[in-house]
Amino acid sequence: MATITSAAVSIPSFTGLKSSTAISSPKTTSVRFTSSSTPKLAVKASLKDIGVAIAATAATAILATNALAIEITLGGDDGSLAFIPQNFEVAAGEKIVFKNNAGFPHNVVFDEDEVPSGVDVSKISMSEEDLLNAKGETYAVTLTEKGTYSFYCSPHAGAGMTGKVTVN
Ligand SMILES: [Cu+2]
Repeated sequence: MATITSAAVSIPSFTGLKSSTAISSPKTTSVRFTSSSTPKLAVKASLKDIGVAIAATAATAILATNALAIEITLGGDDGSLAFIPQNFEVAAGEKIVFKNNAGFPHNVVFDEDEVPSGVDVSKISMSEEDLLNAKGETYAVTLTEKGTYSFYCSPHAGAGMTGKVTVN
């Protein structure tokens, strides 16, 4: 238990790493919970320890989620139609909370041509028709793939309401 770092264990559970990614990366050293990839005896011997590690990681992940969050304001107090800040960086797995402020309705749609390859924008975007209509409403998303993502507000993209986030 003490030899398993929380970072190694939290990667699959906290970031929601896609199963396809895990399967296709033979160099992954994090703990696997699939019995097929591990000798039966080893699974039996370490199951108790892994269970404890999962419980401990779940508590850590909740705390980390609360601590690691960035808030982006939708619409400036001066009436500007903008994401504030317009360009920002987050750590992979950090929660991004878009908060409606002024000049709404707004929404947050990721540009399918400007996200890291393999990212499904439909899983991280609001739909084009879905709008935040009241002050204080929020839309939260967590990005796990590193790279640069562009997004826009569909009602105001023409007015320049676009933004960019880099996930490190
Ligand atoms: Cu907008």
